[in-house]
Amino acid sequence: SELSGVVEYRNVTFAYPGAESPVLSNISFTARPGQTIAIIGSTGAGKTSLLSLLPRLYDAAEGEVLLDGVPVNNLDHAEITKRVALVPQRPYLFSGTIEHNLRFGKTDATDQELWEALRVAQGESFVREKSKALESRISQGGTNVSGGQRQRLCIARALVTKPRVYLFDDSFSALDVATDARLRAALKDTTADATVIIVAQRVSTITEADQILVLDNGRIVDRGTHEELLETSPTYQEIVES
Ligand code: DUT
Ligand code: MG
Repeated sequence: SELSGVVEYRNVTFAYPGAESPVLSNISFTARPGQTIAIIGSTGAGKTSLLSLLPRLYDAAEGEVLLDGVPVNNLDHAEITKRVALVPQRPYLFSGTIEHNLRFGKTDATDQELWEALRVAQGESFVREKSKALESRISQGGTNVSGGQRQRLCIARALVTKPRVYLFDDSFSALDVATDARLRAALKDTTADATVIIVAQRVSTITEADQILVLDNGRIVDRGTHEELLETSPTYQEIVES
């Protein structure tokens, strides 16, 4: 059956193991296929923590995170990663070739699929410019690629798995504004039927989102489109002006 990729957080409260107070309180939202939901908020607001609950890097103690109506706590890692790709805030590369790094989540991807993912992620030209292209080696820790190249390779890695749900954690911050814009335009086509949840620092990255959640101190304090929030949300206005 076709997996649709509906994400729902229902009254989710979460504290890190051993911590006294929660970093997320009473989080509720739904993200549907075809939608882009953006999460914005100051550093430490809980954006990364929020994303981490869907792929079960942590489990919420209260409330539920549902994937296509099923609590993720009832799904195993393989079932979740088949549908959900997380591009982490600190993208990591393995020592090995670019090809190994791109095939990590889907070992049977064709070369054509790898190049298509690189094209969308704006990584095609720098990989082509390397003398060994896909067979070029990434050194330990990925120190022989720049921060922006690393981000683009990790975005391409997520694209290769063709997930139903994309989680981008501040994935565009190391890119210059022009590359960011090109990448998001290409992503828009490729992810048109998918569910996209995107954490951003730059407001320009998310102005077109269907809904923006403004996170402050672990709570969703405001939600709406860019235009709506400009009128209704002092917290959002502060972020825009900062
Ligand atoms: N926190 C922990 N343990 C962790 C990770 C984070 O206690 O393993 C705390 C730090 C912070 C809160 O949780 O007070 C929220 O952190 P998170 O990383 O979710 O915040 P963010 O919104 O993603 O911040 P940034 O914009 O800096 O990425
Ligand atoms: Mg974060």
